[in-house]
Order: sequence, then structure tokens, then C-alpha cells
Amino acid sequence: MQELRGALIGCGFFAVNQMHAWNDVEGAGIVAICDRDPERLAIVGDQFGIARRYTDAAQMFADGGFDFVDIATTVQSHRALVELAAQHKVPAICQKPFARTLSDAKAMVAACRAAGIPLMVHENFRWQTPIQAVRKALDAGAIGEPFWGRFSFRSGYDVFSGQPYLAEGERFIIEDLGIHTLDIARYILGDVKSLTARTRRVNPDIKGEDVATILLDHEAGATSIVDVSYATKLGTEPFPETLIELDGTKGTIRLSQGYRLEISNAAGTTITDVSPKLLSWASRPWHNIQESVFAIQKHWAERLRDGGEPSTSGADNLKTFALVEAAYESAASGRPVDIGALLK
Ligand code: NAD
Ligand code: 89V
Repeated sequence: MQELRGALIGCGFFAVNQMHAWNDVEGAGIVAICDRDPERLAIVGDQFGIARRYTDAAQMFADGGFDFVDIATTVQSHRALVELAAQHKVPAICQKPFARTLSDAKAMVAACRAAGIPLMVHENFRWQTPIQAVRKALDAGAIGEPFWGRFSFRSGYDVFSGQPYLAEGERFIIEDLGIHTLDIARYILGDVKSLTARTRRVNPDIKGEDVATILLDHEAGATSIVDVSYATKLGTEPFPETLIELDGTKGTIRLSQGYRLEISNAAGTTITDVSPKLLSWASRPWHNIQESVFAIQKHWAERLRDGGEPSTSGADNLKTFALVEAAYESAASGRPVDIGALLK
């Protein structure tokens, strides 16, 4: 198998997972890294034995010698770096949140389309083992036609210690975490026609909202609720599990805490343990997310080889990103927001 050579930009908190996962993806590897912070560049370069190191992404693209770029920086730099990749006709992966605004995200998709390069958003949550198990059960017709759903992420985990920037933005939970939950809702129940949202900030030490409740009208007819909170102190901390409830015409699915999948229908009730694997480099409780990082990167390598569109392509992610924008708009106005109008 021909080796796919990658370059990674942004050697921060989360990129370490991506570097480990690239080591595990057969036939792919990182040959160059870039970070504007020399200290982070040295730490990741030494840890993963990468000799080609850059503090300037433009210089790295000018030198070339890689088949794709993995952009693992925070959102402020995403548009410029994706456009740089398009300029050099290098296929690109971009971390979530895809962009600062929906209009930036549309411009990034257009730039990659014009350059003829694949673009994937690193929207990894739908690749988690338990989420895949729910999707598989639905596809197998286990509960018939789903008409109602709930996608819930409620936690009191201190995300700010690893990612201090999360406490500083005007926007927090919908943009950072809800974006994953909204993507899961789309992945499971299909695209969304309109939504209504309510938000609040409970933690006085952060700037943005840390609680959101969002009501979605799906195009296929189902109604769902996406509820996310980092202000919920439970007896057993569920971070980072997304819990799912689905009611269908022939049964129900419940994905509950502890990676327990319960499916009930005319044949009875089955309970399955859908725990993620603990990869050799992973650590609890992050192993669920870490395994999905490996899964999405493997998917990218497969799509690069066969020329197919990645599941979370830039074009697909516009539909998730529109939900984020709509949720903030609805929370501010108190009114429902039409998603089709945002995507025009
Ligand atoms: P971080 O701040 O720890 O790391 C970002 C790194 O990028 C820093 O080292 C910074 O110096 C570097 N950087 C920024 N702009 C640059 C530029 N123009 N050129 C070169 N280097 C640049 O951030 P993080 O916590 O690692 O988050 C990175 C991204 O990953 C964010 O968008 C975040 O939302 C996302 N994230 C995703 C998941 C997931 O499960 N998908 C989990 C955590 C974080
Ligand atoms: O996935 C993420 O983007 C992370 C976390 C799970 C902590 O919200 O920021």
C-alpha cells in the first residue's frame, strides 16, 4: 500500500491524539509538523520523532512533500489555513469548529471545490463506537421509523483545565460541544428544517453559555431534543458520553451511561455493552473520543485512496454548522430559525 504522507498544523492539546492515531492508520503517516509556538513544536516533534518542523505554515506548503494536511489549530486560523491548502492543491482535514462564521465556512468549501481538493471536517463524534452501534441498529430496522429522539450530553467535567480558551469566548457550549451533539442528531435522524434554542450560563467564571436546550424539526418528520450542559454535577460523571433516546414505530433504543445499549421491539429487549476500545495510547475517560479520532482518520485515508466523499466533508459540515449558527440566533431572538434559509 502506498504511504500517504501528511503534514499537521497546530501541535496543541488535542493534536497529540491525532498524532498517535496517525501512527495507527495503516499506510499513512505524518512527515512534517507546524506550530507557531516553538515550544509546542519541539514537544510534539520530539515525542513523535518528526524531523521536518515549521513555525510558518506558508513555508511548509512552499516546501511541499506531503499528500494531505491535517489542520489541528483553534478556529481563528482555520479559514486562512484551508485556503492555503487550496492554493497549493493539498487535500485538507480541518478541526471543528470548521470556521468562525457560516459565511467563512461556505467560502472554505468553495475554495476547496474550485481547487479540486477533498476537504473533511474532523467531526469525530459520529465515529464513536456507541454512536455507530445506534446507527447500525436503526439501519437494520430494529425500531422501524424513528419519530422522536433525544441527544444528551450533561456533565460537570472540568474541560477548562486542558482547554483554557474555552472559558474565554463569547460562545462556549454550542460552538464547542453542542456542534458534535447536533452533528450526531443529523447523523441519526437526518437533516434539520428548523430549530428553537434556549441557553444560559451557570458557571460565573466563564464568558459563554454552558447550558443549551435545542428543539429540532428533522426533514424526515422526526422531532428531537439536543441538550448539553457543563453545569451538571452527577453522582457518576459521564464525560464524554453522549446519551441517546429514540422512539420508533416498532420499538425504542436507549444508549445510557456506561455505554449500555438497550433495544426493545416485538422480539423483546436486548442489552449490549457498546464500550469503546481502550487504544494503547488512550486514557480514560477520553478513550471514547480517542478511538473516534483513529476511526475518522482511517476513514480519511480510505476516501483519499478511493476518491469517495468523506462522511463529514466540508459540504456536509455546513449543514451541522448552520445548526450552531441557528441555535445562537434562536436563543437571542426567542424564535425558531429556518435552516434552509441559512444554507442558501
Ligand atoms: P490548543 O490551543 O491547545 O492548540 C492549538 C495549537 O495551534 C497551539 O499550539 C497554537 O500555537 C497552534 N496554532 C494556532 N494557530 C496557528 C497557526 N496559524 N499556525 C501554526 N500553529 C498555530 O488547542 P486544542 O485544544 O488542541 O484545540 C485545537 C482544535 O481542536 C480546536 O478547534 C478544538 O475545538 C478542537 N478539538 C477537537 C476535539 C474533538 O474531539 N474533535 C477535542 C478537543 C479539541
Ligand atoms: O470535543 C471537543 O471539542 C472538546 C470537548 C469534548 C472537551 O468539548 O472540546
